Amino acid sequence: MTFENINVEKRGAVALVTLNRPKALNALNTPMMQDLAKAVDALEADDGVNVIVLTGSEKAFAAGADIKEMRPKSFVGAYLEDFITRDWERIATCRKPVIAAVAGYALGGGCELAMMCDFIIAADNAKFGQPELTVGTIPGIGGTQRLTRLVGKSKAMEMILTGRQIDAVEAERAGLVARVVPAASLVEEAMKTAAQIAKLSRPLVSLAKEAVNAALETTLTQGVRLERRLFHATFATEDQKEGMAAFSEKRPPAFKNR
Ligand code: DAK
Repeated sequence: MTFENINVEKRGAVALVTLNRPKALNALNTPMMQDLAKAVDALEADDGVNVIVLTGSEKAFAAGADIKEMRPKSFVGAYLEDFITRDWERIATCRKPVIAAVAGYALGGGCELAMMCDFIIAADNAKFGQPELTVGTIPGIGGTQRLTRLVGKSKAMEMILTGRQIDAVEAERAGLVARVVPAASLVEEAMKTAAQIAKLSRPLVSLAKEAVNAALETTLTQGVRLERRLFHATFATEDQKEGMAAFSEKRPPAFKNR
């Protein structure tokens, strides 16, 4: 798969997608997000791929939506084209797990893109922020909603109203990132984590992902009910039989994604 603004590489059952507009610190523009959406379409349809890792460069995961692209937009133009909606949120609808491996700046749309992934592994040089107010707009790719759900109202409000950047340690403490690793081993660590998930049963991983995501969108009672039904559904799979047989027989499971 060849694209102008991203690189896609398959390593076993893990696909590594690298944002590649280094001169603009990976600022997200429409062509790049179209590339990303097409890549996700293809990787989701690819039976050989179980997990996706999304990364940027050591200096920037992404320094925001492209301010130069946005600058001339009018309200009517942005509204009529439904700016941001098409392609920009494709990562959030991917049914396979997506891990964000974030080094350097993850600002504005960059932070929002990382938050659309299932979890974030951060390099120790990562910086997260929502500086949109400082450039005359507000977060528009889900930042006010996802950041608030992840770190709570107080920290989200402070970050969004002041534009203050937080480092990887603070981001981990706040629950925005799952784990912090040395910048030099970021991609390796993310790929290792992805490979661990890729060995599991794909349908069961997707069911678990669906259940966790429901926690952010439903009441506790509805979420637990959905979880219970999905849990019941796992007993209809061959992989449940295999996983539990392997445990009893003291051998590693051989999941078949069935
Ligand atoms: N857009 C376009 N170009 C960018 C960019 C960005 N977000 N960030 C960096 N660049 C470009 C710079 O312009 C520069 O290009 P040249 O001028 O050399 O051509 C190049 O990348 C290197 O940047 P710097 O020279 O500034 O590098 P430094 O190391 O000095 O500084 C920095 C790095 C990340 C601190 C700085 O570049 C910076 O502050 N960047 C902007 C960060 C930012 O404000 N990001 C948030 C963008 S706003 C909405 C939809 C979307 C959004 C809002 C609403 N609606 C639908 C309503 C989202 C908005 C955003 O994400």
